[in-house]
Amino acid sequence: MNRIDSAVQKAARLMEKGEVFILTGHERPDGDAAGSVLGLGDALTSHGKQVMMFASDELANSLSFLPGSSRIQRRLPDNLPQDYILVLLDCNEEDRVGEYGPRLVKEASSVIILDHHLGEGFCKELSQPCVSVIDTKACATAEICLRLMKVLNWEVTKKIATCFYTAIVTDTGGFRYSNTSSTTFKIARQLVLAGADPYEIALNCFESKSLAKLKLLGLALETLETFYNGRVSVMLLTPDMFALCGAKESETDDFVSYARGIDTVEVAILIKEVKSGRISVSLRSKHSVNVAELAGRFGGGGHFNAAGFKTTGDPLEIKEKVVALAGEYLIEKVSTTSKD
Ligand SMILES: [Mn+2]
Repeated sequence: MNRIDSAVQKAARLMEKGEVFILTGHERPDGDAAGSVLGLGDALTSHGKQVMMFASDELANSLSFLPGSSRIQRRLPDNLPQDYILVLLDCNEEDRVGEYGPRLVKEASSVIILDHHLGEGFCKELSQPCVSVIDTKACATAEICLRLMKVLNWEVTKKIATCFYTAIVTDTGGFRYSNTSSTTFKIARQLVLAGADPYEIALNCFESKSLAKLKLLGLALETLETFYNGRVSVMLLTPDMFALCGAKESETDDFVSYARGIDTVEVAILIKEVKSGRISVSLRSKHSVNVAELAGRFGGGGHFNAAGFKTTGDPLEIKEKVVALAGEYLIEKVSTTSKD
């Protein structure tokens, strides 16, 4: 049995024995974070466990259709339950959970980390029992949740299938990104057989945009610039643009894919300033540029082809720095290719 399989077994045993669970994903939950929390949360609940689910930010409108979405709470109570198992989904650092991550970790009696982002998890730093299942080959965290449920022999109901299918279809960009494999389709088939409705889910996830969002996208597209012969693209969002359109930050998650969608582009950058001086940067790449590593240079992380980081300062200065570094990565790539 490989390392990941044995971690799955360990996590399954903890879940079977545990009675009280707190589930949470990363801040600004996407389809995978929300779908994994809700799907696994529902499975645990129907096996008699006491389950609380948290997210530090509200769900995007496009995810509110997820069964049980109203069970996700935004605020931690003053007193957390005694002896709870914390399950961290779709992230492997406590900081990624948002401001209350460290408290949730500190007060937990055990911790389970389920994720597919690059990273080690932080089990080693903890004094309580901790299992991390980090499989960067999994197309979504929901894939790992399904593996767990298979080991536990827990039924995948229509509700759970809807949550997990949503996680997978959003994290693969509709089965288009490099994390899409034959396993992805195999799981998607299982989930559809279990009751997930691909058409309904796609309508909710991809065709329910607000007008405000599209107006904001229009403004963002106006800022598109390219560098290095079109190989790097940059888009900007400013507080003024948000105010003008009335769109929410949670509606901008896919904007960077428009910058990546240009034929010549290898690295796409979205620099987003929602509140003055507070910047979040999304990075996307095609092929062999590792943007997780690039984001890591600024204290962030993510996947090989999709990553990001947060910082403070002047957006234009940050833009200059990120573009310059992206350029180095392109050059490095050229020199590595020319060696072989
Ligand atoms: Mn994910």
